[in-house]
Amino acid sequence: MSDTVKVALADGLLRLTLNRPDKLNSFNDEMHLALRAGFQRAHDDNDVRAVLLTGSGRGFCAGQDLGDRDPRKETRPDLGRTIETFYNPLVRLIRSLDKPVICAVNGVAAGAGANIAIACDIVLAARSAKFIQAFSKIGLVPDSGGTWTLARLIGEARAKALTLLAEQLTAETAASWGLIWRVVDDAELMNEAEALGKKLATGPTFGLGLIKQALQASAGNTLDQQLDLERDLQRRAGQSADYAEGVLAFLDKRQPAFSGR
Ligand code: LHQ
Repeated sequence: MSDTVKVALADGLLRLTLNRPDKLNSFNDEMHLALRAGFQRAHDDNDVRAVLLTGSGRGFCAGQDLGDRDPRKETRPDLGRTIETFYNPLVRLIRSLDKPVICAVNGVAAGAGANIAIACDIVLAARSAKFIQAFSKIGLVPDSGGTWTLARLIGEARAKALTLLAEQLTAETAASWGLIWRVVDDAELMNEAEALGKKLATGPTFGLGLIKQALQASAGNTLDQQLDLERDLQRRAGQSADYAEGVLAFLDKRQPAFSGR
């Protein structure tokens, strides 16, 4: 098993920690495969009810490992192949997972690292963290869904300036623009992320997955289509064990004990 991603499951929360700190957790093929395996496990394992993604050391992720991309060794590379093989499947795995994914951005998130962070469902960032759409510095286009996510979350004007200029965005500004959920003092980041993870991992997982599905579908739907989708998803949610438990707990004036089903 690769040590490029540390994997730990406890109390329903699967922790995935990018672990190439000397390279600011930039992606080589091995780390890609290890992270993909982690998210695949989240899909397949019923004991996983939420995921927490973070980085070890002082950075979250600096995107692709450029040490592997020396143009003196590789002329006219096919980067589309790298995207198709690694980044696109990863983003699809995160978005299609019917369980919540928290990202704790513990330090700089650059290039694909920034866009993988904002592909997650709830993003917390350490106050010292920075987001950098570094792609244009090396003549590339934002990938990992960044052109879609940024335009939707912060609007085209900010998305264009951010990606064309490749200026660093502070965590505070990212939060005030609605790119992420919340900024947390550095020393508190992992405590807050863990607390959030535990809360979600003991929640009504089936229903939470449906909420994620509904919100993601809204981008391509009219209001009418979305109303129909909400009806269909609510029908399914209403037949879940957790709905029955939630209502019973309310009536009994006690905390619910959700099973995730
Ligand atoms: C790195 C990296 C890195 C290797 C820091 N690679 N070593 C898709 C398809 C295929 C190919 C291309 O890319 C893509 C998608 C992308 O992600 S494109 C964007 C790629 N990423 C970047 O351009 C970011 C490059 N890194 C930086 O600009 C800086 O390192 C940032 C601003 C992230 C952090 O700066 P500092 O805090 O000053 O740290 P540092 O630069 O000193 O880095 C620390 C070490 O990490 C250093 O190694 P060293 O041995 O000198 O201590 C860096 O070489 C290494 N490192 N990023 N992407």
